[in-house]
Amino acid sequence: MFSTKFIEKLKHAQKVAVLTGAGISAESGVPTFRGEDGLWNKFRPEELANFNAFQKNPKLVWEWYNYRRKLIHEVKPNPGHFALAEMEQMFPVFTLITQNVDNLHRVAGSQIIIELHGNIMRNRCVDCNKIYREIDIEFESSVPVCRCGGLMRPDVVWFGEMLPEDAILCAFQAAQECEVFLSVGTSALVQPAASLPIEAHASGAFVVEINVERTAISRYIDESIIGKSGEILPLLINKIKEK
Ligand code: BV8
Ligand code: ZN
Repeated sequence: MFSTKFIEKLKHAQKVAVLTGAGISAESGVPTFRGEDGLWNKFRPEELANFNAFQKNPKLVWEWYNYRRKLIHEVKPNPGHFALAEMEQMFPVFTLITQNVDNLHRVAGSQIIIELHGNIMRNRCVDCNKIYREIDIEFESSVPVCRCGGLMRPDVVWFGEMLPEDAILCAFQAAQECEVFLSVGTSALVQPAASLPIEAHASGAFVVEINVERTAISRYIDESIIGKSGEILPLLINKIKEK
């Protein structure tokens, strides 16, 4: 399953970076965005994950995020999340970069996580930018309101919005400096996150994708391992530990 070259690179790597997408949470029961049971199938991104949609119909957008939040409260991290939390302790420099907003890497024990697209458990006031944890807001009406009177929104990055500056800078730096880059469970369609594996490859890293199918970047990287991340990542850890 794993090439000798990949395992050798990983065994000797000082700096490893990993990009995850919705696929790593699929085995926890969180629908992906573009799969057959994808979240986007019921709604289209343009309708929901953008600020105009929120301004036009904050109630609908909140209904969708509350539906996703409730779902996320009911699921647990899977062996793929736990494997990445363990990998963090196996390399001198390990950078976990996620597009996911589901908080499952944190629940699984990963300490350092670059959240490119925010976190669905956090809320932000559109007027004063005050951050509220999920438990700090009540939904008297269907749209929570800040103490300043401004509407609150989920603290996630919507389409057309800039990613947090520090997050994207750190992510690109990790991609440029790592010796091995793993792209796990992402269709590699959403920019600028999808450029990270390409950037890593251009900077000389050995880039490996773990996905149940080939993706938009498969032909540009070193290796595509077809399989479920919840099964592959624990096997990868065992392989690295083998003397
Ligand atoms: C920005 C948070 C610019 C919200 C999300 C035309 C060309 C290129 C780019 C653009 C374009 N038009 C617009 C853009 C920019 C746009 C973009 O990339 N659009 C794409 C769709 C074309 N990007 C943006 O708007 C970004 N901002 O560019 O700002 C700018 C510049 C100047 C000034 C102002 C602005 C912001 C993007 C962030 C959007 N927010 N999420 C929320 O979650 O509600 S994106 C959303 O997609 C999620 O974060 C998700 O993580 C992300 C990526 O999707 P994936 O994670 O890959 O999930 P997906 O379902 O697609 O794939 C799952 C994969 O897992 C599949 O491959 C499947 O095979 C695999 N899988 C399934 N099961 C398993 C598995 N793999 C392993 N094991 C399994 N068990
Ligand atoms: Zn406010």
